[in-house]
Amino acid sequence: MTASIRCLQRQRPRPKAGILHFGLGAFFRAHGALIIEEAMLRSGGNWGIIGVSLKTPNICDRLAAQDTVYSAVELAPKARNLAVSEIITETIFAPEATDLLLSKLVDPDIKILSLTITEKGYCHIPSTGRLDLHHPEIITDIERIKQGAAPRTAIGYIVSGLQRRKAAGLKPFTIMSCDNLPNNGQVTRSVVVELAEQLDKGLASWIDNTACFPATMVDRIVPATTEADIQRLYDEHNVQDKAAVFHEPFCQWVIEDKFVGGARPDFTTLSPVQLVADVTPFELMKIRMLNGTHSSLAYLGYLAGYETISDTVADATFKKFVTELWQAEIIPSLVAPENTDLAQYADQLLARYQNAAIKHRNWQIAMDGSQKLPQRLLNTIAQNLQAGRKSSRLLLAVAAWIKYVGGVDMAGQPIDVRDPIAPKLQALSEAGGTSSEVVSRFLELGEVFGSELPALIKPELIDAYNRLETLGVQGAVENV
Ligand code: CS2
Repeated sequence: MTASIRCLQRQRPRPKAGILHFGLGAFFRAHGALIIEEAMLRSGGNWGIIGVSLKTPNICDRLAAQDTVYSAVELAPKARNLAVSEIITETIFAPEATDLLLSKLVDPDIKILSLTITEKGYCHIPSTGRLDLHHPEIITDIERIKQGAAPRTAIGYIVSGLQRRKAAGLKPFTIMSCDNLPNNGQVTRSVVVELAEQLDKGLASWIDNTACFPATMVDRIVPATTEADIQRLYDEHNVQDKAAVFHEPFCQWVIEDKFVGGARPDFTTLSPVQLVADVTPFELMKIRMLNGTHSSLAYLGYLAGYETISDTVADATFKKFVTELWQAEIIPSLVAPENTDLAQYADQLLARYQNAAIKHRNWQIAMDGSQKLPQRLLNTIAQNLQAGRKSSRLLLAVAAWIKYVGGVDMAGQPIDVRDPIAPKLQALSEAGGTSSEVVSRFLELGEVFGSELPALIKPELIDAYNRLETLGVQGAVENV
């Protein structure tokens, strides 16, 4: 045990920080953080990462208690690989250290501000990608920044930080979104500039003209760490680590090479990273093929009684469903990125989903569907409509989402629905009525479905919802 605890001590000097990262969830610790560390170990530079948490102190406390060193455990189907990361230099729980955080934002050594704050962290309207000016936290942040107080959202902190940098005559930092949003660079630029416009038009145009918002496509399957994972690491490897992350072997990061003053870690020799001029084909491929099928399997699989993605695709009906979904409905909507074969990409995804060492819960993926549906499923459906292609499987997945967010499963058991608009969704469902009435009410959610799609998909979506009700999930998936 002593030997394992020793492996969580720093072996190298603490790096100097050049990156401020918002969102210390398992995904970032098992993806961006590890890649940046590898780049720095190979090529040098001051790219230590200050980790910021906005909502809960838990991960900050856990990391701080172990000198911000943590284990990253790779779970292949038949092997485990343990690594230790020392790249995080300190953690900041924003609500309790606002002055410290604001001082870091104005530190000229901080060149990059990166984000894994999940879709809802952008406070945007999912169907349009614009800042939601009616969002209660945005309304509060505008007032707070006007009064010189610290904001509360990541977007508010970015604007406050840039405001202070401009006032101090400094360059802006690069703002790099690492969330699964389409055009994540552009969405981040929009919400930041639109928030700045509410405060000072000069600031907004300075940001727009001088800051960089590279788009990125990020990919690695990293389920949220559970207490059971932590216990198992201790029992089987004698490592006591309350901030450990558990991830699959696969890793990919496609980055638009646009950084303020070109300042970034040297990613050029790292195999998971591709620096490109246009991330769009990569991000469309990933969001539609991976995240789109993840969400489809999560809603349908959960309702069919399966716990994880690997359990779901172990059922031959679901395996066939997802394979056909790729072939017939998603791949035809895409332009393959350079040197990529989409059929092979689909085969690789299936193998990743089948990795039973990764316990990725359907319930976790099902979270925040109102924020995920447009880019994962609805845009693909819209494109198929334009091309005269059917989207029967995608529509069945949307119907399963409607059923899921109603909060009661097929056996009448309650579902713990997590979504920023969960109460609204539940109310839409509880108003009851025929399939047609339920579906019609959901289609009025403009922030999810937009304005044009509802009329175009209504009859088929009602039919899909009906089939879920009458055939059951298994039957509907089998007969799609
Ligand atoms: C998942 C993603 O939870 C989810 O919504 O679809 O976290 C997915 O595992 C990653 O994007 C994979 O790169």
